[in-house]
Amino acid sequence: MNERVAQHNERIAWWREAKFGMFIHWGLYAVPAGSWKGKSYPGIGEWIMFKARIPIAEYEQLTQQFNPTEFDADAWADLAARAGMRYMIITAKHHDGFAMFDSAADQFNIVAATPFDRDPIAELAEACAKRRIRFGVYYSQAQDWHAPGGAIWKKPHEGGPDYGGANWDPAQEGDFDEYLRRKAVPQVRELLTNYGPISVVWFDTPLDVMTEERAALFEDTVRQLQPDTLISGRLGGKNQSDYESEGDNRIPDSVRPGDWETPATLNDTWGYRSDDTNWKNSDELVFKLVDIVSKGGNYLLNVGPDARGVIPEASRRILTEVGRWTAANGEAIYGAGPTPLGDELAKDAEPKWRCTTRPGVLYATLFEWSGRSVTLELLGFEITGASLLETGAALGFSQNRERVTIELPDTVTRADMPVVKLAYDVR
Ligand code: JFZ
Repeated sequence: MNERVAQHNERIAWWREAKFGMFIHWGLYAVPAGSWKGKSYPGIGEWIMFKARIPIAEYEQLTQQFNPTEFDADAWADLAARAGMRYMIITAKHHDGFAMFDSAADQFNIVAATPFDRDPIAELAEACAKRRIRFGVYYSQAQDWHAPGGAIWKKPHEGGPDYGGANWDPAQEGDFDEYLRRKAVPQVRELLTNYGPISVVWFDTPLDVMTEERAALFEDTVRQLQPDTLISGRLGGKNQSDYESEGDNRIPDSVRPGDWETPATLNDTWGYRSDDTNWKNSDELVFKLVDIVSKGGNYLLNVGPDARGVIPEASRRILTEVGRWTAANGEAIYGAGPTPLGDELAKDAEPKWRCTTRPGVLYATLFEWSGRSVTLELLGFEITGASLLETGAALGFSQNRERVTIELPDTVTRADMPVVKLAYDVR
């Protein structure tokens, strides 16, 4: 194994165990919350400045209304812990250019520009450290709609109008490399210097401007300051990241080799919008978590706190419900390997279940079955014992050839999404 691969394996070991993380999109866009001057702009809320073509000076006015006094880092970290999330990644700066931390490199930040005289990144880093939740930051390295020279999305966005790549404010004009030198790289340096261990820097939307050379500026900064920090998949350039990000909300159809993560929303937006109540329910989220782990990935699930600093009540409720499942069944998730089978992933597979593994053990999480027993196809595995993970109670089973039939106690219901733990010998 070469040095580079060995270092990568060491760096990413905790992340391979962790499986489930909290993503947080929080910034000035929580103030307009999806509409601008009485008009609602559909789609993801953190893009409001782009969608409504808000001039910089006007967007800056939002700082006066951003005073999230109800922000409570401990409460957020508690929620993540309760849900069973092992890491947290928050937007330190999104495409609007507004820094959610105390930055000497640029005054457009929460400490210098708002009445809120606190640094949420510092408070969250500390709250996470207390609970052994790994703390990381999202940083929009290429797009910056506020700084001169910052890149701007060129294509139509979410089916919106085609602006032909144009900016909407002359103040956005400038030199991209100058922007990197003056703002983006210094801010990433600040984040890796002032907040203790940063587990991940989650870069995003490299567009066509993140050449290998420019991406290397960020890679070098991260590696020099904190060699253990992971670089997420959207830095740009080439081969400079520690893991791949799937498309947003996208889950592959089969086991995907390598280190990868699905970033996903709880409703249909990342940044808070007051009118988005299209929440996924907790059963759906547990299924997605198990589905992703059974395919070898991590699940990075987003919350969008409002302008008061509050995570929406529905998000808290749903994540708390997910947490009841992870607390009882975490052994099937944390550090678990992908399915060694694969047939259960077929869309017409019946019953509906997902398989994760540890050495000598299969975990079958059941989502749909009928009757008091379930029959699973386990080609090549000789089952030597079966139990219900949550209680440890032994379960009766019988096996012929590739099929195993497991008796389920009548206390177990579909709502439990029970995990059957199967010890095996390889045939
Ligand atoms: C980006 C951001 O533009 C968005 O605001 C949010 O932060 C999200 C997590 O990331 O949007 C993307 C980026 C990449 C894909 C989809 C949405 N993709 O590769 O499918």
